[in-house]
Amino acid sequence: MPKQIAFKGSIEYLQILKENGKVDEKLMPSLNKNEIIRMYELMVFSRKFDDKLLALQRQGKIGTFAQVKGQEACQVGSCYAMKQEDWMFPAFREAAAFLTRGLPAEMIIETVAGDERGNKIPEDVNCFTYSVPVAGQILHAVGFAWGFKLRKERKAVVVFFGDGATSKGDFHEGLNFAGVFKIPIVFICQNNQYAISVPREKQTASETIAQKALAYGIDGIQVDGNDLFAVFKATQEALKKAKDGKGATLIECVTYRLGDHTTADDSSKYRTKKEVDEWSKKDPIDRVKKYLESKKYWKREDEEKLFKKVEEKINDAVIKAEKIGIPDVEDMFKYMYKEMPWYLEEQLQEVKDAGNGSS
Ligand SMILES: Cc1ncc(C[n+]2csc(CCOP(=O)(O)OP(=O)(O)O)c2C)c(N)n1
Repeated sequence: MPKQIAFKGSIEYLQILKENGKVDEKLMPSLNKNEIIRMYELMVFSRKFDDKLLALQRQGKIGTFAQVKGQEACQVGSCYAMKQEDWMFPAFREAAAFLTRGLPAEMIIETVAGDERGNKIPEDVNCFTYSVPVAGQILHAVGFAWGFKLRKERKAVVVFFGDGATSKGDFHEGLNFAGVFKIPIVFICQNNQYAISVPREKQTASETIAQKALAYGIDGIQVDGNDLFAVFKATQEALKKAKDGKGATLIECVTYRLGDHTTADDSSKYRTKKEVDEWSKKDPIDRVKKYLESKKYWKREDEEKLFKKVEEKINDAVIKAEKIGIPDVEDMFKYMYKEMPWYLEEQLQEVKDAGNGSS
């Protein structure tokens, strides 16, 4: 019999809030009624904001964008567990994460309308900008978190990516580096079952994405990504561990993208209505609502009031975004580097000479 090398080889699965709104009280994180209501409001806001962006895109007012729909618990639950001083690194589907971190909604509209001013994240919001190149943000996030460690600051980073991103070298390089140097970072993979039309089974032969953590010597956990409380708890514990100098965690949130990949996609070409209907029954927002109602924390009047407030806030954000006016052409050149390199200076000058510069 060949010699066996033993290693730690199991992955915990966490679910607290079931589809019927019942919770496993023993596993509940410590969250008070107001905190849970606040998270519910953020999820509802995010869903309605998604709907509004879709309408604006269909009217030709904004460009292509990626809906969050179905993944609200992954983003609200994890970002709610973060402290203000922590940093969030998004992929391109993280509007709910941004909103939870406090980014004004109008800035998201500006960004998807192609206005760089939407990417000028306010100083106290502590988020990087959207990353459209798949997985690139993982390396930025690891480097950033390494900085916290070198400076001995008690802060951590949360980085989001999809199941598709786990096939990129950046993912493996990032996890490896984080493991070796015990970086204070939480990797959140929103496994929404597809990378555009590529299903999860074609992405990896691993049974779970969470188990990939083991190869890099970091902790991995799989959570029900449509369960707000499980995502919150797993992230809160991972952040504490990161800040206590105990290294990184990979959290796989098992979820489902209820909408198309982006507004340029038609998901009916590669998945069935039956599948979407099945996942709709696991909707993360309905679950929290059922929980709140069962605890008598939430009534129909509260829901009506919330919907009205959300609609007003979204309409207000649209008005603010529309009022911002035409951007300065320099904005296209300004933000990539602290000091503009000579070739960008030259290009900017060309634009100005052609009479297109507004400054
Ligand atoms: C480096 C790179 N390669 C390809 C693309 C095109 N592309 C955009 S999104 C996407 C799939 C991403 O899937 P996943 O990481 O699972 O995230 P999801 O869209 O499901 O949130 C691809 C291949 C890209 N944006 N960047």
